[in-house]
Amino acid sequence: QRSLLPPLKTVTTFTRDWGRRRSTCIQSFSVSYHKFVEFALDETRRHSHLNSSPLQEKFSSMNSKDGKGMLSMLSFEATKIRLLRSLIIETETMQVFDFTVFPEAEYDVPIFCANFFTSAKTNIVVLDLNPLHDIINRHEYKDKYFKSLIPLGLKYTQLFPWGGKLTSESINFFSPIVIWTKFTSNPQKYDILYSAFRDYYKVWLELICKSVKETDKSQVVLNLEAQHRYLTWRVEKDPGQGVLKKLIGDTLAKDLLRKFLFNGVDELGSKTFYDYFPHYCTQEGMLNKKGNIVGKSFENRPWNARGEFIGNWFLNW
Ligand code: BLA
Repeated sequence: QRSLLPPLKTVTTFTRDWGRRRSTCIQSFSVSYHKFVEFALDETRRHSHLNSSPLQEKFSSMNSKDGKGMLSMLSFEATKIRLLRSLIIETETMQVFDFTVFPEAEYDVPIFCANFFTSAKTNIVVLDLNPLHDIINRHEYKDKYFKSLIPLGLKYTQLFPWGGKLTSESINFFSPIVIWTKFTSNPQKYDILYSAFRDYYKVWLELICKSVKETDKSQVVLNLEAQHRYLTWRVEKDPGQGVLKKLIGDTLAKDLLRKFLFNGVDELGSKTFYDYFPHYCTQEGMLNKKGNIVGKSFENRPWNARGEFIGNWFLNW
């Protein structure tokens, strides 16, 4: 039986062998996301010193309830970076990579977000520099971070077609260069995804390196609130919640979500999900537990090749 945590060298061999293996064993799919996180850590270390996060002690690795799956967590802090954290889940039937980097509130740099779900049949991918502020109406913010990145986005969004309808509110958190895609498992696609991940991470590092500390207190407060709003959204609506609960049980899943993946949701602000997303509150004052309330929208990419928003929905920040 193959190890759940193969060393990097073996991973490469697995990936290269994939085509051959597929013909003999349909269930077998081999992508390992460990090299993704290794790349990101090495690249970050070229710019900054990474300190292990206090979260590392509690969140390092965990087996799934059935003993057949493994969750591997890493977390760090660095200058300008409040939290860099990674979760890799490996079971017999799926691989998940959830990698996010949260800047300190003194910087309005986007949040780096890689969210990949792989099963034998399908892949669900979100790769983006999630803007902190409204890029649809605030042109100066959009231009500051995304104007120069539109060609990079175009390169990859042509290779990865739009993944179809998604929870409508998510668009508020995505940038014009977001890669939102689904594809059937295929080694070439993983190579392109790895290349996209490296390119997106390198440009994100450049942005954070160049960013200048905000001194205007009111702006820092706005950045903080935007970070908190983001965490509040993801902790409540992360589509991976169901899978996590199945793997490790309700209590541990909740702990992992609030204390690790979306750490800061209980500390960075006191507003609730209803405060940020009042349209989710039903008449009875209960949180609507369905996946979304506005519905699923955006069958097609709502940005044109110039990175202009062409969606037909009025977004409410
Ligand atoms: C599906 N994950 C999705 C979808 C999106 C995201 C857009 C499509 C379904 C939908 O929108 O309803 C990801 N959404 C995001 C991200 C943001 C956002 C990154 O708003 C950021 C702002 N995903 C995980 C983990 C697992 C996981 C840890 O992060 C599993 C343990 C799985 N994601 C997962 C699965 C689906 C999914 C299984 C399909 C679920 C479905 O279609 O209902």
